[in-house]
Amino acid sequence: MPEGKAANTAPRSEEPLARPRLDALPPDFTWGVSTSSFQIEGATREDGRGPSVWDTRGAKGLVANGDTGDVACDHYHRYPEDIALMRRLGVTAYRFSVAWPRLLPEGRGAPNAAGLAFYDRLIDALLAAGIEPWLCLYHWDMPQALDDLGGWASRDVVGWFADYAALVAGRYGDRVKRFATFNEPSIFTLFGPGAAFARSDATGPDTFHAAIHHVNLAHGAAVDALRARVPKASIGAIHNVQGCVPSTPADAQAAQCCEAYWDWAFPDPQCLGTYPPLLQAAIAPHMQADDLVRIRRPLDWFGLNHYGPTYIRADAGARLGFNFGDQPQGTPQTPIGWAVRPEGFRDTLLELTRRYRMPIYVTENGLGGHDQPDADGAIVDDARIGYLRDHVGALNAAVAAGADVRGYFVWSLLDNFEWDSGYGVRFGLTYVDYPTQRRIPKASFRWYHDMIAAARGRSHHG
Ligand code: IFM
Repeated sequence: MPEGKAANTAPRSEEPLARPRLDALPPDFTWGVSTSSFQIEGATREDGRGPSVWDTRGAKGLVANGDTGDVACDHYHRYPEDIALMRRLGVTAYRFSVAWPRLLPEGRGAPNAAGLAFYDRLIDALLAAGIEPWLCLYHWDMPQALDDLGGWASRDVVGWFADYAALVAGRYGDRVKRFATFNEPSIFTLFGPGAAFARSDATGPDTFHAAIHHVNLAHGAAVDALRARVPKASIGAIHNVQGCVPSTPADAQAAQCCEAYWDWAFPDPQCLGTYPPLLQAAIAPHMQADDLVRIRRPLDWFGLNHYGPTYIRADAGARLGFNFGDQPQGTPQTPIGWAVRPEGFRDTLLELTRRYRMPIYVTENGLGGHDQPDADGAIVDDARIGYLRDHVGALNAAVAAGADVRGYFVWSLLDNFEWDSGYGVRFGLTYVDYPTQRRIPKASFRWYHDMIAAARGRSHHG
């Protein structure tokens, strides 16, 4: 969500269109793309959907350029075209999220039949196209009605979320087997509008730690709800683990503290049954008997979203004592100023394998920019190709060194609503011309297609 300083990016190697090495990847490696409900669906007031916290934020003009998710990529109506794009790309897996307020406009209570039917159509069309649906329960669009009751800061949210998970499992579990509970809990609790951190001005910083703990409890409760209803479910949670790097040696402690929140506050209790030592005292007041057992439920895979390292500095004025810091001079950056370090991705994959001993799926990786069609109408996004190539190469190197990685999903299939940046930042393999909703595959789309085909050809021929 946070956007750094803009900078020019050059592809990291002299051959921007070259393919990475793929030789260490298993033959059944999964290649996919990811999206999320609020970022692409639009139709926010259609067919009985209730408002989410991000509708509220947009309506208050808090997103860049006054953008809202009202139309987004109009995926709610254009999903057949988007599935056709996935087919053309050659992916066999699609990670999407369900909009909680589309199924339960008030967040709880009576389900919305039209909302349920939308995901029936989507899932059926994916299966008909030979693409496996990977369903994420929560990608930040908390129903406003529940946020009004305290949202993640209220322990009641655990039951609300479990009921929502049970509804999803009961409705779609006959066709969907891959489930993620949450996408990037550290990001929406640290930065999101419905998060306790954002409220802490009014209610004191402790609501933030309450929210962390309640999200973890909601995760555990959702895993149980899914397992109870979906035979052969394959369940994971998706975490943003990037590495928090001190901007200067004096910032080492601040970076460590940031890392405890950003990288480990969710996966450690979910996978190891313990909070990072730096957080334990702050979480303790919210802990009840057996909470850690409720949180640590058996999982089948670890979802990793990774973009690049975050540079951190000490800031005594910040609520948690740290803030974004400067990147060292000369750090390679994406066009929106995010640091690029594929070796860090390789190291993270190895570290996660060591720490959690679970198969890993990279559920997001990609480059944000300000892509525009050239005079011929083509979108030549060599910087994105270079970024993807270097990261798939780093993934291959990680697997060669012992990391257990089973799949990779590019963020994102389409340009979409990029949270606080609105439509000004584009992450898609496909350009979306928002006024016409025309989809134009970028050069990176062709590149990813060819890479998947090469990976498959390699596995067919041993
Ligand atoms: O668009 C987001 C996504 O929703 C979560 N992970 C990071 C992406 C790029 O900022």
